[in-house]
Order: sequence, then structure tokens, then C-alpha cells
Amino acid sequence: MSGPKTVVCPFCGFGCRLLVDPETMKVKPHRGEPNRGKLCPKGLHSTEFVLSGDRVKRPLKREGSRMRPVSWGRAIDEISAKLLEIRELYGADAVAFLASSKVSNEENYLLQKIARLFGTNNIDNCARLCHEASVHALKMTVGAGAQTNPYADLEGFGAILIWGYNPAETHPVVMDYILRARKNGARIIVVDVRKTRTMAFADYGLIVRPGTDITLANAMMNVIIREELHDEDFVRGRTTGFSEVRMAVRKYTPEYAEKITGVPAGVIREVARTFALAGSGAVMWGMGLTQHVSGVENVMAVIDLALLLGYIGERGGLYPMRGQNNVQGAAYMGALSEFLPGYVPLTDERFRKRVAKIWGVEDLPTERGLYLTELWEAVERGDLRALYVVGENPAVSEPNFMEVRRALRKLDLLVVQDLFMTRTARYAHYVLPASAFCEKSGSYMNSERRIQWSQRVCEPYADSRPDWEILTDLGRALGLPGFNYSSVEEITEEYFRLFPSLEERSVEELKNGDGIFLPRKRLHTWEFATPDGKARFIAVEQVGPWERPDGEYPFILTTVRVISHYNTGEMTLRSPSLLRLMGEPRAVINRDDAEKLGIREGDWVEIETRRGRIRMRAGMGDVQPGLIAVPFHFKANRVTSPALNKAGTPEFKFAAARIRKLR
Ligand SMILES: Nc1nc2c(c(=O)[nH]1)N[C@H]1C(S)=C(S)[C@@H](COP(=O)(O)OP(=O)(O)OC[C@H]3O[C@@H](n4cnc5c(=O)[nH]c(N)nc54)[C@H](O)[C@@H]3O)O[C@H]1N2
Ligand SMILES: Nc1nc2c(c(=O)[nH]1)N[C@H]1C(S)=C(S)[C@@H](COP(=O)(O)OP(=O)(O)OC[C@H]3O[C@@H](n4cnc5c(=O)[nH]c(N)nc54)[C@H](O)[C@@H]3O)O[C@H]1N2
Ligand code: SF4
Ligand SMILES: [Mo]
Repeated sequence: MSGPKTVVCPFCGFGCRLLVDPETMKVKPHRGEPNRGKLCPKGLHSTEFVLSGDRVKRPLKREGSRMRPVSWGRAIDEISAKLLEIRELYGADAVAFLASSKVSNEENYLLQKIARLFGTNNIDNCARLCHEASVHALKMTVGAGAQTNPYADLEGFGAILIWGYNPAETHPVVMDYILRARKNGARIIVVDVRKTRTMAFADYGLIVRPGTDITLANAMMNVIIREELHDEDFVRGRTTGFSEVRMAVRKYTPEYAEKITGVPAGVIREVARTFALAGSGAVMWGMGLTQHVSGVENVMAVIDLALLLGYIGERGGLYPMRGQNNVQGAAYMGALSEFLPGYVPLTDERFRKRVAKIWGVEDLPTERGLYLTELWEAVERGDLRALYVVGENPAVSEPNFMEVRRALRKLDLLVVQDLFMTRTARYAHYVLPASAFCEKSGSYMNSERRIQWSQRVCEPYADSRPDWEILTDLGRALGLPGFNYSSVEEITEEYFRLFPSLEERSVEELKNGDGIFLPRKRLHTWEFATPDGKARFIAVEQVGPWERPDGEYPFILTTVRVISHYNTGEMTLRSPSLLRLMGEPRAVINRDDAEKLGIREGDWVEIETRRGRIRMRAGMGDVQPGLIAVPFHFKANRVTSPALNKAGTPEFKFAAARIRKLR
């Protein structure tokens, strides 16, 4: 008798748990934390892409322009031989590995272990395209690069400030927490460049001009400091650098900010007061802040705002809402080119040597590896020769993807380990079929840093294998020490040993409860994770964007998400139920702009930037004049800007563009 199995949703970083019936593969919501009996349509239909029949069935090898089946043994032997040959000829840094925010902690842990034992820190994942700016800003200000509080805390706060983030489409179940907070009296403030679905639930909806968020945040701080609404005890006792912020925001009066941001000065004053007088509050943010050349500074500005009010610990929280179901886990497991597991810097000799010892070697490489977004130029320069991709689709998700595709074609070795023949897999020399989330067990970490166990529901499809099994074989074939895992739990136990707060916990405990928070439920309650225990204010000035509208390209192109599509579409487009719910993505423009250009709802339009053009249908919507909002899924990255911020994240949210009606 097999009852329903508990698995972690394979889509967004909120981290719902699903109950899946192994007989029918039908999904129901789990009643426990964090989703409490709720799911969005993606979770509800998440087994459909697994069963789509469109999966890669067996390992494939390129022969000329064709892909031919090859045995697992031969594929692994040939791939490892080629990797070793490239290392011999060009050094370990001529190889890079891309980990996946879709695979388990154990699998990410193994891949970064392979990279580092192989001799390179060229290991990265799509966090780079996403919240890496938040990680850098949080590290510098509060000392730890992750969400500070659990979702449950949201329900008790006096205000929630939602900035460049549209959870009604992107994390539907967190809306439940936000709406309960509102019922409990919280004031909801949303800042975006267009009227979003989330704004429909807000007390205040502020429409800013794209890329002017620092000005708005500084103006709010200007009001709070001038009116002495900040928490003086907190600022004095628990922070440093306040006087610099006070100086820096002096010129950002609401009247000045109105000119830059378009938000009326009176509204800035009212919202600043409302947020300050709420007594407690959360700041939640998303890609509207991070995907700018000023991404790191944007995030610092909203952190400063929270620090000013002492909205930390019991009185508030910082919520960089993570995108993919295991992007937080991939980062904690060390699948980032500038950090060891636990976001520990590569230069921390004590920790690095401890990890090396557990792995059976003397030391690990110390130089930062390439960012995901730096790989393509490295290929062009001839520095990077081989790329091993697990569960990512950079041929669609990277900015200016025509350049990326050119680089993929130039590689001596491209291995893609995925469920499907993705756009990226089309360039591969080897494609290795991975088993899907419900065909394997393992642990995942959601945005609130809750590690949850996911049970295996069914047998692996065709000749596919769980990622951890493939990587165990690869590690062994490369001659790396310690790659003789015979169960996923052995890997769980190994990563538990890296984190002091997990040392006393057991895999059994993880399997049976509502998960384990790493390192604990709430961060910074008494002390910040910085060397002196104090948070650091960092004053920031408005910077960017990289490219500005001009006579030739008078519009601003931003890229956004819609509820029924997911990232590059490989999973959602293979789900019949989701396909029925999906509309065709449309480029949304302002009615007045449309009228001037003779564009009507549903017309085909061409959008052009300095990188190229895309065609799609137009939609009329609540966007400000001069803005085009395009769903990013599928083709937007043919034209987006390649400019990167300090954390290596591209400016997906701002490009100079023009639009015309097609006849
Ligand atoms: N349905 C669905 N859900 C998803 C995903 C998906 O593809 N589909 N992807 C998952 C992933 S990987 C992630 S990272 C999350 C992302 O979740 P979000 O961060 O909510 O996603 P986006 O729609 O990319 O961007 C959020 C908002 O930023 C606004 N914005 C753009 N430019 C600016 C600006 O200059 N200032 C301000 N203030 N706002 C701006 C946009 O209008 C948009 O409403 O979603 C996750 N969930
Ligand atoms: N213009 C624009 N571009 C963007 C963004 C934007 O807002 N605007 N957002 C960026 C962001 S935030 C992100 S996170 C990226 C996302 O970029 P990607 O991570 O490249 O996109 P996904 O479509 O999520 O790709 C996940 C892949 O994992 C595979 N997969 C699923 N489960 C498994 C498994 O168990 N094992 C293996 N091996 N593979 C599996 C899927 O089939 C799919 O091919 O896109 C970025 N690109
Ligand atoms: S809200 Fe996110 S985690 Fe929950 S069911 Fe939807 S996609 Fe899955
Ligand atoms: Mo993301």
C-alpha cells in the first residue's frame, strides 16, 4: 500500500509542498507549513511535464549534425576523458560548471564539489541572473546574504513594503500571507513601474519611472529623518554609518524626487510616514530592484530604509523573495563562483581548509571563478573550452542571447544534463537525461531558508537517472576522492557537517517534520552577522541605467513575468493543463503611445533595440507612457541589454527600444 508522497514543488522559491498520489500522479496541497493547504496552478499540474513523453530517453552524443544514442558508461567515460584532456592542455579554469536552482541540495553540493576538486571555482547558477545583487548588498550591510525572517512573521507586521516585486503573479501563495497581514491591520505599499496585479491589493500603489528607485528610497529616508521618525535607539545601538546616510539623503527632498521618479511629493511624504509609524514592517523585493546596473545599490537603499526604522528581528524583516524552488539551496551549497558553501568567502582560510579536509584534499582553489554572465566572453577569448550545464537554459535566459549561442557553438565540449532537449541542449556534444523531481528524493531550501525533504514518487523515466547518481559517476570517472555515494542520504549527511547549526540534526528529523531552518528561523535578532555585530548603513546615490532612451530608441523596454508561464518555458509548455490556462504573451504599452503609433490591441508589432528585433502581439495596459513591458519568457533576451551590475546580474529591466506596427 503506498499512500501519497510529499514532494517539494519544482517551480518557484516559495517552496510549497505537494502530496502526490503514486497511482494517478495527481497532486493535492500539503496541509503543513509553508503552504497550509494552498497551491497555485503550476504546483497543481506539476507532474504533467514529467509525464509529457517529450523527455530525453537515453544519453545522446553528437555525430556531425545528428544526436545518436550512447550508453551511460561510454558517455561518462568520454566526457571525463575530454575534461581531463582540456585541463591538461589549458588548465582547470578552461572548464566551467553550471549548477541548477532546480535540482536538490545534494546535487548542487556534488557539482560544486566536483568543480573545486577538479581545480576551479568556475561554478555558478542562475542566482547570478536573479538575486545575486541582494546577496552582495545584504552581505555588506547586515552580514548574511539571505532572507531574514520566516513567511509567518509577515502576518504580524504593521506594514509591508513590496518593491519591484509582483508576487500575485510570481509567488501566488505568499499573497495569502500578505492578505492575512492586511486583515490584521497591516498597510500594504507597492512600488513598481506599472500597475501590477499585486497593486490591486495595496493601500498605496506607487508608479516610479524605471531605474529611479534609489531616488525614491532616499526621499523616503529624507522625510523620516527630517521628521525624526527613525528609531534612534536602534540606530545608535545596533548600526554604524548613520551620519553618512543622513548627509547623503539631504538633497533628496520629496520635491526633487518627484521630478526624477514621477511620484508626487505629497505621496512620498505620506507613504514614508505610514511606513515609519506602522511600528513594525517588512520590505519584500524582487527583480525590479536587482536586475539593473544599480542592482546592488538599489537593494542597499531599501535595506537602509528598514535599518533606519529598526525593522529587524521581531519588528521586521528583509525579504529578497527567491525565484526558483532551490535557488537558495544552490547558493547555500556553494554553487556560486565567489563563495564556498554557506556564502563563506573563498579567502576564509580556516573554513576552506576544513572543507578541503572533509573532502580528502589539502586545499581548494582560492581565486574567484567566472560569473555565469562572464562565461561567453571567456569563450570568445579562447579562455574557456568546456561547459557542463545541469538544469539551466542559458541559450534563452541570458541577456543578448545571440552572443551566447555563438559562444556555445565554439566550445570544445558542451554537456547538457536536463529532462528535455532544451534550446541549450541543441548545441551540446552530449545530452544526459536527468530524472525529474518526483523520480528521486533529496532536500531543497525555500526562500525563508527552510530545508524540506522531497520524497520519491515514481520510477525514473526511461533510461534517465537522478542528477546525484550521474554526478557521483562523473566524480569517480574524473578520479576525484570520495565519490562512492550509494544513497542520497549519505550526501545529505556530508553537507550537514559543513554547517554548525546542522551538526546535531539528523536526516530522519528532516524527513519527518516541517523542515529545518538554516541556520535558524530569524536572523539578526540580537546581533548582526557582521564582524562587529552591527549593521552598516551604506549611503547610495542614484546611478544608471546603462543605456538611455534617445531620438532613435525613444522607449524603455522592461521584461516581466506572467502567472501561467515559467522562465524559459521548458517545463510549463509541456503541461497540457497549463497550456490551456496560458494566454499568448503580449508586449504591453500605454494607450496614448499606442494611439500615436496606430497600434491596436492584438496587432503584430516589432520591438527593436541596439541588439536586434523581436516580433509579438501588442496589448494595451496600465503601463506608464514611454514604457514597453514584455514577458521575458522565450524570446525577449534577443534584445535585452548586456550590461552587468557589481554582482554580475544583467540589466534585464532597462533597455532603450523602439516599437512599430507590422503590416
Ligand atoms: N509565474 C511565474 N512565477 C515565477 C517565475 C516565472 O517565470 N513565472 N519565475 C521565478 C523566478 S526565477 C523569479 S526570480 C521570481 C521573480 O519574481 P518578481 O521579482 O516578482 O518578477 P518580475 O516580474 O521579473 O519583476 C517584478 C516587477 O519588477 C517591476 N519593475 C521593472 N523595472 C522596475 C524598476 O525599475 N523599479 C521597480 N520598482 N520595479 C520595476 C516589473 O514591472 C515587475 O512587476 O519569480 C519566480 N516565480
Ligand atoms: N529578460 C529577462 N531574462 C531573464 C529574467 C528576466 O526577468 N528578464 N530573469 C532571470 C532569472 S531571475 C532567472 S532565475 C533565469 C532562469 O533561467 P534558467 O534557469 O536558465 O531557466 P529555466 O527555464 O528555469 O531552466 C531550468 C531548466 O532546468 C531543467 N530541469 C528541471 N528539473 C530538473 C532536474 O531535476 N534535473 C535537471 N538536470 N534539470 C532539470 C528544466 O527542464 C529547464 O531546462 O532567467 C533569467 N533571465
Ligand atoms: S506558489 Fe510557487 S511553490 Fe507554490 S505551487 Fe505555485 S509555483 Fe509551486
Ligand atoms: Mo530567478
